[in-house]
Amino acid sequence: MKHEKISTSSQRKTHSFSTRAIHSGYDPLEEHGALCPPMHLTSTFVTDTAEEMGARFAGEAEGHFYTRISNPTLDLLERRIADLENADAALATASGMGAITASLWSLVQPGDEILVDMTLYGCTFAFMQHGLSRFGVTVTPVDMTDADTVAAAITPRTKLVYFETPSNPNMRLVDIARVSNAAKMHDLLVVVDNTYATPYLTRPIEFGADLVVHSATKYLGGHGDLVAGMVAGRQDLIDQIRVYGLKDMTGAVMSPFTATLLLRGLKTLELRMDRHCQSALAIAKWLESRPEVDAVYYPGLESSPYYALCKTQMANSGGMIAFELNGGMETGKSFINKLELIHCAVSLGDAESLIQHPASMTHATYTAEERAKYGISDGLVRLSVGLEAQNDLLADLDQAFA
Ligand code: 4LM
Repeated sequence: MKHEKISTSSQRKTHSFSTRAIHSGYDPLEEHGALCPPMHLTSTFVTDTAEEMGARFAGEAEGHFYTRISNPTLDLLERRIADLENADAALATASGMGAITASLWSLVQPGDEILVDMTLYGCTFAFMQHGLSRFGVTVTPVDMTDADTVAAAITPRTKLVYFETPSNPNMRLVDIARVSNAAKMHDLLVVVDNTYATPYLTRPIEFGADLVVHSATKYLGGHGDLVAGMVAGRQDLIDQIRVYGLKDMTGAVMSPFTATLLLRGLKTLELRMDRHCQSALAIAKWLESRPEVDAVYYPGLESSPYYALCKTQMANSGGMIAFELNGGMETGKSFINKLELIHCAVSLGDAESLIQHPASMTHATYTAEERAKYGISDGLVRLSVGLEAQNDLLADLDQAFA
């Protein structure tokens, strides 16, 4: 039977998200009919001649030569993520921090200023405040939920704008289109950490962002069995991050084995996200009705200041909830200790529901003063709603309150 390969670009036009998450960029008939893509578990690649290898190094001939730069399994994953993010290209890295550091080391230089949102994942905050700033880059936190504040903070030295939406841990949403518009007036790059939303819920590039970074450890992998990162965006930026930030600065390359697990995880991303979102909304509503709870931060609640933006920027409201118990930090910790099904653990986006206390865990890289200034309260508890049955999760929360 004659087989016609469907190109990634034509798939993009005709196929829906879940179809592309399963098929994009892979033709089994080109790989002995193997339904699942082969894993190219190799560090280096062989050529016939020294001239050919030299040409690959010089970028004059196509072809892989060393897995720190490229590998066919990583290449498939990169093309698939680029397709899902509606980006020109993508790059796989060893972790989310690998994606963030490889990108920023490539894009900034001493003397530059970057604007970052006032709430970031703890290690991203540490990299910016204690890492980049040691090398002559000024890092200025601003409240990016207000695009006018971003516009007002731009100076002639500003090079780049960086934020998460929803933000870790307090679920603030940043209006990607409005902030990108403000940034574009001054030719700034816009980098968005899309870990919480995933490309199923939000594609920042469609709203004007230049680059998207991911902790693929989370929803993209989805099973808590890998650590990985991705960057997606314009071809020239991805090339620059690959040959400089990844190859020379961080060396934080993804293993082909991890890429294989990620390709598997992506096949169920849409299904899993639908379930995460459905359960998270039900739990957020339930928490809001509880007398023990002072505040619930979830953009799918009508009480959320981000409810309207969530409707236009996200396909659904996500699987993460933050909330404050009356009684603050100690009550929060004893509540976590009483849970039986929901595990106390950092990370998120897994099948298992996970709960943690940002002030003493994921955001302990902030000082108490910084947490107070940037809106991460000591009483905040963060719940990653898993794929278990909703009634079992509600029963566990209920018994912990009791
Ligand atoms: C956590 N987060 O929150 P790697 N960007 C975002 C993140 O949440 C994370 C990273 C990047 C958590 C880890 C312990 C929005 C991580 C960093 O951990 O390097 O893959 O991603 O619980």
